[in-house]
Amino acid sequence: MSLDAARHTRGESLFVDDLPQPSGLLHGAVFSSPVAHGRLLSLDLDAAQKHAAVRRIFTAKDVPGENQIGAIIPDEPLFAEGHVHHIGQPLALVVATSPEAAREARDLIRAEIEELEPVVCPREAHRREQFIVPSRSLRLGDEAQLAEAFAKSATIVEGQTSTAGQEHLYLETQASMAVPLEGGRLRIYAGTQGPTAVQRVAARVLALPMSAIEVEVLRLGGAFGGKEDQATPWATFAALAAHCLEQPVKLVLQRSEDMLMTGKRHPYQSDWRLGLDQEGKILAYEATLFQNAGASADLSPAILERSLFHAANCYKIPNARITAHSCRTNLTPFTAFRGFGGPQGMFVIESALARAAEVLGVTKEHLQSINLLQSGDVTPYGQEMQGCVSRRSFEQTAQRFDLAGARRATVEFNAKNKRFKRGLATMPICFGISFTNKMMNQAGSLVHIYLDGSVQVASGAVEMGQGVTAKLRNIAAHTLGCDVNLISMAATSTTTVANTSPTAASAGADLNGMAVRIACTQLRERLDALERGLPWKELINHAHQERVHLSSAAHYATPNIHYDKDAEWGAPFAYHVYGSSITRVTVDCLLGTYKIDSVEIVHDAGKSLAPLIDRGQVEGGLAQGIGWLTVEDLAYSDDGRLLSHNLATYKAPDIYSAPVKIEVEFLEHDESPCAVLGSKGIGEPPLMYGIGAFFAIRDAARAFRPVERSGAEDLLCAPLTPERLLMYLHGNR
Ligand code: LUZ
Ligand code: MOS
Repeated sequence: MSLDAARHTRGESLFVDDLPQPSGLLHGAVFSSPVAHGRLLSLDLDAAQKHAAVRRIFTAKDVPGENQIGAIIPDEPLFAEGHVHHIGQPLALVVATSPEAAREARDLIRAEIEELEPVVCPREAHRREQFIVPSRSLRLGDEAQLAEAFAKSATIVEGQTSTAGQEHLYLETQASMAVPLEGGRLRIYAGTQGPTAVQRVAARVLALPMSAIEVEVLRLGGAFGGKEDQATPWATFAALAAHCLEQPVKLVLQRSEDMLMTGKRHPYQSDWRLGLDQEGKILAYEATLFQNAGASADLSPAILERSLFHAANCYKIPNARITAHSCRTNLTPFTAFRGFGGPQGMFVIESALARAAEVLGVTKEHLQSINLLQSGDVTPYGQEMQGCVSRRSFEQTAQRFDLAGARRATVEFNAKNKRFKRGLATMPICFGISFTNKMMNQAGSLVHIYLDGSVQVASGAVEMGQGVTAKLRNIAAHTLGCDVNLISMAATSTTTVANTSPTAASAGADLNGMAVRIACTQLRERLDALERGLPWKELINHAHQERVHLSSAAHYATPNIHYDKDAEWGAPFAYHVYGSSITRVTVDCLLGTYKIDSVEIVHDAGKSLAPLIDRGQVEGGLAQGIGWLTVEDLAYSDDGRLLSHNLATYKAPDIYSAPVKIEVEFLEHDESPCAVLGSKGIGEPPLMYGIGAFFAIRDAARAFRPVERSGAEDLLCAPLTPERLLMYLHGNR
């Protein structure tokens, strides 16, 4: 049986828009607010309604159930009513006989909106006390201890940083198709990471029981978090129209629609202060994060929490106070993106350490290395680190890739060259694995062995190119003791496995893999109770003769995780993933351009379920992280308009922004006791190696022009695009 990769490269894989078209298929297009903030006075649908191909136009008043899609907080209508809160907020759904006609008619709609002043900056929203949820603070040590630690500090550095958002740029845009079944039931083919979320919201909007709605996902053409929560409205639009018109309806966004109407990685701003002793050991850290949440909650509260949990990265910080504000602005709600707020939190402490190293006249790698966490240390959220291999991965990277030699070579090169400067940065990472919402850490599976010995595995995991189905097949074959080619994966469906969490949080293989492992173990035990020694097919045949149940369903819930939000203290993560990288760059200081010469990584993947897939995740995550911090420049106008809403104005990372050389080594590891078969989650952590590219470029730039001469802040704003770098190198002269 061919693997997904083989089907992809032959163009045989089916995505939503490739599914066979049911007869009578209609197509949707969404009309959205042209104004970032205002009072909706009227919608003129007349001209659109007269379009010959239009079957119906839906607005808020056509919703049979609740006009509400908010996942964490019910603050987001499916169709705006009364007010509009961001450009791209859906106001009407046009359904017509072709996608072109639906868009033509959509463009005839006019909205009369009384404009109100929009807020786009999170600090401004903070001043106005526009918050999504109450602000949160983590503390290690009390107020007096923090003040004392700062008082004792030999060096204190402080400053501000910002990181921009990031467009997901999944190859497959948001897409769904809803097909009415008999008796008012619906089947939705959704391009979502969270089939259950789609099922639940569609049921709420249509006033149907969840049991009347089946959501099926074969695979996604990429997601990166952009389809964790924000696939839901598009699937719900298709479901609403299909349900009301009793005809199948498909809704596929064009690239520019997708970029304009869907959320991205959260931009953050921050204030920070770091105190260190004589040797450079961290004594105290204070940071305030301003999350630009956009116009409604979406997943922002959970993302804020993960930013808090990663604000100390992999460093031991004895006294800390980290505060985070989720600021409501008039931009499209920002959403999950690989790392889920963690990278934004980590960038701040890395900025502080970079500044501290410059002030102390030592290398950043030195400061990093003397402050790494060890087992037994306690994080600002109260978790005692166990199996911590922060130091081991840092040291292995330094030895294996000759960090000291690389630093020497950089210094020598820079002493001899004026126009070209080299830079170097190490980037140790520590990422917590588990959904921070404890309830979500559960998964299910359903495994059938058929009479001919072939096996079908169903789970809640959604394949989006990350290779989770290949890992689940490996787990099933290993556990059942049969050939992996006998295992096929069923499309993910709410009918086979119910009440699932989205495939997210780097935990898709962990959680669903455990559920598959448990189901297969049950089957194996039933088989083991029969005669041994039979070849697989004969064994299955024999089991059937003996009336053995050859199907099994299982459920897994991560044990031992807990968190007390009132106390802001607990152990929210099943375990942590570690690793370390060395990034080398060359900057052309005349032009402001740069090349990432190499990234060398030692990554902790536990005992890999599929080493080639994990290597791909490390390389892909790295490239995506480099893109976020050096290339991708999300731009908004002051009145809340996304300026970079297509690929002419939004620079996507490509092969030229990728490192010339990437070396990935996996940390030799005792089996991780925490996840399935000794493995560890892999999806998100490698993205944060991309932070190393930012600081390597900064390192090179400082060799040309010391920060002290022009102000440090210039170089703590991401992305560090060639334009921004050029301004730093030659500005104010
Ligand atoms: N989604 C979520 C996530 O709902 N909770 C999380 O903690 C998380 N972490 C990473 C990525 N997605
Ligand atoms: Mo996510 S950022 O959907 O793991």
